[in-house]
Amino acid sequence: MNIDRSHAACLLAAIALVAPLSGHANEMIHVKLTDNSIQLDTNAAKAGHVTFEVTNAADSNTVHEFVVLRTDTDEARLPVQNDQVEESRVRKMGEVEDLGKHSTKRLSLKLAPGRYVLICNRPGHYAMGMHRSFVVAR
Ligand SMILES: [Cu+2]
Repeated sequence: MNIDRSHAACLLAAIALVAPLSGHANEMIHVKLTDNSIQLDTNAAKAGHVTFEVTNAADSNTVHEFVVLRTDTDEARLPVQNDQVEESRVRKMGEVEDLGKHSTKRLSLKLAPGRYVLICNRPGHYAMGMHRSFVVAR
């Protein structure tokens, strides 16, 4: 096969365009909510568009929710008042509310590198253990 110079240069330009974007692919994180925990298939993602696919997999009929907070605070030490994390005192990136039993909802966010905590903020649920740390890398 004989590729002329201009064609080769064109190919290289195309590869150069695609390569930096590939590190910012739309990542899918699978999230399972149980009655007292948040389970993730991975606790890290690359910066860019991150989609959380959140399923209420609890045994009980309890409604849960899923909130993404950006904070350097330890996942177990967020400010709590009246059985709920004070969302106004941390940076909230997004949430899905009212997840009934076996229902699934998606939340797509553009996330910068940093430390995040994922919680369910129904009253009392954070204290029961519904929190996980999550890291977004460059
Ligand atoms: Cu909950």
